[in-house]
Amino acid sequence: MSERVVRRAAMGPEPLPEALREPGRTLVMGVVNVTPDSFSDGGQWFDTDVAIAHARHLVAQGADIVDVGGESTRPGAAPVTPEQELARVLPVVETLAREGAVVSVDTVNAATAEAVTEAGALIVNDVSGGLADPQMTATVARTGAVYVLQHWRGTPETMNSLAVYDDVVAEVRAELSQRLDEALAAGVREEQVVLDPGLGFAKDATHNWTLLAHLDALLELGRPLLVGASRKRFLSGVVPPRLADEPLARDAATAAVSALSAAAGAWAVRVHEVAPSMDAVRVAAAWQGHR
Ligand code: PMM
Repeated sequence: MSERVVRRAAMGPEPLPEALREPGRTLVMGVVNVTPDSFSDGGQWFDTDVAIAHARHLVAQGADIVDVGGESTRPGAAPVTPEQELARVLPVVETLAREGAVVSVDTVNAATAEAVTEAGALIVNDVSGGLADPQMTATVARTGAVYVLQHWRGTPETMNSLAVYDDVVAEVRAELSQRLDEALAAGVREEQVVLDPGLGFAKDATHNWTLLAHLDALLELGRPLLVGASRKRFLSGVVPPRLADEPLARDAATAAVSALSAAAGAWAVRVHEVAPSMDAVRVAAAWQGHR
């Protein structure tokens, strides 16, 4: 274990801003993809009004955070310019922030991060962990937004060929630690950062399950953890075979992962279907409250 990991573990994590501290349970982040082609709900919420209505539905179900995305990270997805991405997400962010929702924006682009933060988003969710846009970390430092720094390798086009690890937990932890150092060097404050193992990003099913089973090793980095397993392909291995190709048939398995992630100490889970995961994280909190 590196010296810094030991030091962080000993100091304990620095807290997130008040609005994002856990209310005695793991938080639930609901997903609104304003894209025609995402992993699991591609196209469903592509219209601005439909996306806003869906986000309101997630908030009504209890979502603590709404994560708005305008660019699909699916391999082979059509590329989107930052301008197109911003045009998709900005009206949704403005409306939700005005209504008092805690808004996160799923973007790898610094220009988008800057604009949505001005429009009221509190969280920048960067699946590239600062690798896609060299301006991202300095922008996050300037805006003061909470920064979800996710592990990935390569790009959506190349990531499947980079899913090669001798020890996936040690390597993801080391690479997250390096990305965190880079973000801090760019001026991001440690208390702004949430880490995410990036399930499915340059990882196969075995890698994803191994990371989930070792969240404690990632928590040793001393930052809150976000877990995004929702409807991902690796869950098809635990649903009945006839439903293996149906992303929507993975919601019960997603909720089970939410419960186990919460029990393992995750700060938040990122999910498409909020209600079952809200129950799941409450189950975990009740269970742990009686130990
Ligand atoms: N997964 C997706 C998109 N954004 N963000 C974070 N922080 N963590 C994730 O695991 C993650 C993400 C891909 O899933 P989707 O296309 O179904 O939203």
